[in-house]
Amino acid sequence: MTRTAGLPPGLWRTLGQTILAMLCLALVALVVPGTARAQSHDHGGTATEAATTQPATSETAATEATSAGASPGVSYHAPLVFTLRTGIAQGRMVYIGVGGTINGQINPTLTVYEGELVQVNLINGEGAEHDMFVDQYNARSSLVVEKNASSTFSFLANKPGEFAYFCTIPGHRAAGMEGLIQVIAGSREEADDQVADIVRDPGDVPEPIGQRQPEVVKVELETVELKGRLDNGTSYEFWTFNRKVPGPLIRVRVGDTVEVKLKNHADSVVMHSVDFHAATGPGGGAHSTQTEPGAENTVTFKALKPGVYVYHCATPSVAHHITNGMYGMIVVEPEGGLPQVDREFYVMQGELYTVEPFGTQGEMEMDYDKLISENPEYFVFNGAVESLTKRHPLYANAGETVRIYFGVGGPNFTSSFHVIGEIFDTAYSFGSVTSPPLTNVQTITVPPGGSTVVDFKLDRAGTFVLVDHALSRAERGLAGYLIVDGPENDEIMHSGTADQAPAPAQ
Ligand SMILES: [Cu+2]
Repeated sequence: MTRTAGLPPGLWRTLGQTILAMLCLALVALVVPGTARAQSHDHGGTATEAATTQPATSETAATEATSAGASPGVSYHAPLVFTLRTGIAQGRMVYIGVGGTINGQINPTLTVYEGELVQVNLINGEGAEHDMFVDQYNARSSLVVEKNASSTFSFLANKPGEFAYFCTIPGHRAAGMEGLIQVIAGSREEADDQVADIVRDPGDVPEPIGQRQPEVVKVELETVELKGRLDNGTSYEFWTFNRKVPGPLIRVRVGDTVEVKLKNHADSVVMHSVDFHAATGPGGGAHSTQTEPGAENTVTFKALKPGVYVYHCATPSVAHHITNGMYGMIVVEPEGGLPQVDREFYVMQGELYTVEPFGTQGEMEMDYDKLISENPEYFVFNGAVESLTKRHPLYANAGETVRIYFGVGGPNFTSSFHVIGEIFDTAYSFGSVTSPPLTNVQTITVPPGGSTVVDFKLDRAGTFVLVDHALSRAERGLAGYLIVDGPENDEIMHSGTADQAPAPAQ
């Protein structure tokens, strides 16, 4: 029941082999996040958006960079591409951003990180003769002399700071054709590291209660608004319980008295609260806990009914607070607890509604229209893309029994929870642990504000993939790995015909 701290020996080998095998399968290609992300760059958003945000892989860009003075030994395989069109706006000659985060901006600031290869596409939008020059980098486009003519140039952003770009045709800079290139010191990866990891480790599960008398259990929740990593190079202003998504898994037994102190961090911008589905009473506690920034409130409830229940912020607009990450679960154990298993995990699903299309780099902004029309950009397990694949996978060993407490924060989308390559031996539908569990279930439906508990024995090793079987959502960030160590080729499944013996364990 303890958390897995390290990586068991042989696991990387197992993972490597498994992933190789998985890549052969078209279905699995859908849910390997790397694949999904690469595809999203290819056809997420408009053609122009793709043109400006997709890392160019052409050798020409690299060659130009070399000619522009890139120092040898510098790695530059993913140039950052910006497209600018010349034009007239507000009575001035200007550059206008095309696609991506600069779309439509006049003389947009081009933000890059130190060491990145920058490629600029310049398009003549109105017919006068123009060029573009970054003098500190001695990087210059060719002249674009007639309407729709274009030119491309590249340079390595190896000097941090803010540098002007402008048109060198006499009078054009003064007439308005000038903007900034901002080169941020340090690599994009380092910048990413400064963004909080808001992912709740799925192994972050309290010990079972087991046998004890009912008592008073004190719970402290702090609501914290913080900039967190949503994806590689992509951040979002999350609203959280205790700085992670989902909030902590709380564990009590039936008959316990739960005293919840809700503190709203002083740096918060808005009020927060908490509604426990495990509670019986006004707003599930939300009436007592509407809390201003810097303040705190306490609510106490009796855990009358066993089950696995969602809690969430219930401050209007509630859907906004939930999409931002304000949900978690509480396990109310029946007397004596649930059947023992070797490992327990905690996973919740949610969706995010950003102004920017899925896959965009930079800081994402919540889109209220998309939220209320239920048109999300991201689907995530435990708060972020790659949360349970690259960052915090679930680890176990062959032969063990595992349990997943799975819930949906939402706010809006029902999950068809499935683990590729496994069958749930038992599934407590809707988080009801007092009803007999279903047996041998492939996929289980979990509504927003609902949960399930699935138990299964790991009969063999492999990487099993957690998905919502509405698999389009895997293309928007939704996937997790359960990595099971041990021999892979066995009687249960092996490559080749039935009369062939499985390859010996390696
Ligand atoms: Cu809130």
